[in-house]
Amino acid sequence: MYTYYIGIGSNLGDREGYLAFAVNQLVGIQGVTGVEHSNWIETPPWGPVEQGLFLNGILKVKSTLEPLTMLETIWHIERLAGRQREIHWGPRTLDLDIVWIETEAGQVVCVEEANLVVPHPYFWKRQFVLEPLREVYPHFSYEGVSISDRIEELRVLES
Ligand code: PH2
Ligand code: MG
Ligand code: MG
Repeated sequence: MYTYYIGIGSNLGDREGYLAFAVNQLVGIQGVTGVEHSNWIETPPWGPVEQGLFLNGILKVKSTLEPLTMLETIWHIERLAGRQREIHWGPRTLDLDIVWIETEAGQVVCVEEANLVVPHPYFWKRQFVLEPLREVYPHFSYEGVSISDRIEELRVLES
């Protein structure tokens, strides 16, 4: 059994509807035994593309699915939500990114495959990931830094 922390975002169309759709889809998947999520927060677009505001959150998903199977599953859900493979980092109806994985024993799972790198390479730089991650995983820390200290650090860097 794994615990997956999955970043979720939308900035096209019925954003709230797409996030709810993804949660409902995941709940119905065989091998998924629990889905919890953070509150959804509205965030300014991060990165080089000018685009609309995102609605972001984190899903905490308990599952027996192996990481690459989970990846296939979330791609399928993105497609069901009308996701087109478009501009890199551009607007999307639904984006699901595996951010962090742990085993039941609390061991961190690392993946380095062509299509999947976990921990997500940018998660520690992104407030729109860390703020909701803290809600579902308050004692999270990375490389000896607590998530709250990191959020504060990013806030200072951005101001
Ligand atoms: N996703 C991106 C690029 N920029 N900005 C915000 N605020 N939220 C996102 O989910 C996001 C982004 C590429 O996946
Ligand atoms: Mg993304
Ligand atoms: Mg993605």
